[in-house]
Amino acid sequence: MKHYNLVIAAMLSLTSFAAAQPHRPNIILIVADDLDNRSVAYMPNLKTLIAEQGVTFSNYFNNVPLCGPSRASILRGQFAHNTQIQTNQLPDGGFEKFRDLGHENSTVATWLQAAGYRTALFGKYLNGYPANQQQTYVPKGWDEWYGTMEGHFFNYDINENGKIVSYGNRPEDYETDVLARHATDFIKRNKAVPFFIYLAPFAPHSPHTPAPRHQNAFPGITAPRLPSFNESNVGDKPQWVRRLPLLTGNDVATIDLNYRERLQSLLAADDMIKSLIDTLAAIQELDDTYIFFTSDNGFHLGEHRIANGKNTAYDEAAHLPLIVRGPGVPKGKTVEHFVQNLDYAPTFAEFAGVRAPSFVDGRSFAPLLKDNPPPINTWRPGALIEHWGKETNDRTPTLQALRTADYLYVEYQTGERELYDVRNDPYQLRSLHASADPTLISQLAQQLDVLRKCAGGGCLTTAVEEKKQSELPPNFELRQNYPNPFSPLGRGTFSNPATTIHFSLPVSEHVTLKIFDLNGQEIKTLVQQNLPAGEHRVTFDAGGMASGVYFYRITTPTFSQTRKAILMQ
Ligand SMILES: [Ca+2]
Ligand SMILES: [Ca+2]
Repeated sequence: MKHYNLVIAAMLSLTSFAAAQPHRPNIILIVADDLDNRSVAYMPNLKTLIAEQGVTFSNYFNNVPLCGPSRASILRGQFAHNTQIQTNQLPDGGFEKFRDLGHENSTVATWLQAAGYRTALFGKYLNGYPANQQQTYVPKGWDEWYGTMEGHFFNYDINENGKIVSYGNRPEDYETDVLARHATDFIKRNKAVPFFIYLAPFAPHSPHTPAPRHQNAFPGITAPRLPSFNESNVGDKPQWVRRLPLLTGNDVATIDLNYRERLQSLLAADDMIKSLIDTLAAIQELDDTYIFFTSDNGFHLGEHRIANGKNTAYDEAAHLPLIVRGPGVPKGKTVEHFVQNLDYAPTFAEFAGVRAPSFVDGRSFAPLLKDNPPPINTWRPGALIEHWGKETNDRTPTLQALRTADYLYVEYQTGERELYDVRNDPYQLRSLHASADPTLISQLAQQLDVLRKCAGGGCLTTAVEEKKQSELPPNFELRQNYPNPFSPLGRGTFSNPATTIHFSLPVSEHVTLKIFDLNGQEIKTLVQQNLPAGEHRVTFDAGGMASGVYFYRITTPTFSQTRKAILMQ
């Protein structure tokens, strides 16, 4: 049967040149600015034209809840501890540092451009652009460039492919509408080739000026009074929160005004979504285009007494919208797998049929955009959140945090800790760090420690590595069709000395189970014998093995499978 399929494939390639190249869809990534997760509920086109036509990710977290670092991670597919873009300004971040480190030589734009995509950026690039560079500077990788230079909704300049164009204060100069016109124009001109659009409007960032047509929208609306709004007891929290006074009546009035204007300013972005969809439909490209809608960071509006801002590990700043439609994406579905902003670049590389560079820390989530995604316990076990408290106006100390489906665990440079049981305390009101089981804290701390130092393949802390054959040493083999040989594995993390591997055999077979290091060097043989069908549990002493990434390979006469996991010592 297999042989027969090969013959057919060979015949097809002779009769159709198109079959020789994998089909490559268009990709549009929309990155709103400072958009919190809850406000997307006020975008009707986003709901009907993207969410109801596609997938909503309920566990999407950015790595650094701040504009510049977040955008750098999107472009490079790396955590901020590897891009070294930690803040918005020199010396710790910003456009100039990104450029000076040579990061622009290899971004998702350069990879896709080299693969034959037409690439275009509209709107905000990186904080500080163009700095001391010529105003007409266009980074590598972009066929068309409409980079905005200031954060304004009226009276601003755009570098339009090397020409500075000034926009005034007429209604038609409204920034989001201008970007929408340029983007739809680009789409109409590029039907013949696959394209990649990075579309980054400034809304709903401060000063969140609405388009004139929306300035009366949402009359009387007020910011949500969540249980964490103006949190009354912050005795569980670190000193930087304890220092925040309770919000005054004036503070709350300002929050409500800001909230209304933010929602108003989003309506033009919502109109932009409709114009993109209409344009794609008119040229018959809608069914061949992935549209990703997200934000660079979230925003506090009074939660935990923070009247406005980001830069925290709390869900208001780190938990973001991610909504996707496109070819083969199931309609109206919610996906709970954890995804982070460093995962876009490898995903888009997969769509384009190119291999992401080895420096990439992220993981393609293309498998999550299909009808039968991999089991959730085989995916990224949680999100790494990082923040560098280096900018002068920053109240939040440097922190690293691990956010899983069960916990938010935060470590501050001050030595302070936070731990929230997010299933029972979704508003993060009662930090349990002082009373929790020390074993739990130790496990979370160990996982966090691996993630904050990880790079490249070492960041893939899941037990199952489907589709990662390219990363394995040459003598390794992955197969996907064997039923659950290694069950949970503690979500990909082992702890010494009670290191246990579970697997099940559908039939009695001779089994070899070995551990290898990252370079493919054999460390131990755990099993080499005939085993009956059924569940098996192998416990071994990991003493003498250093913390880090290992491969476990199980081999029988009929199959072989390799999985990656992290050992914590
Ligand atoms: Ca932002
Ligand atoms: Ca509290």
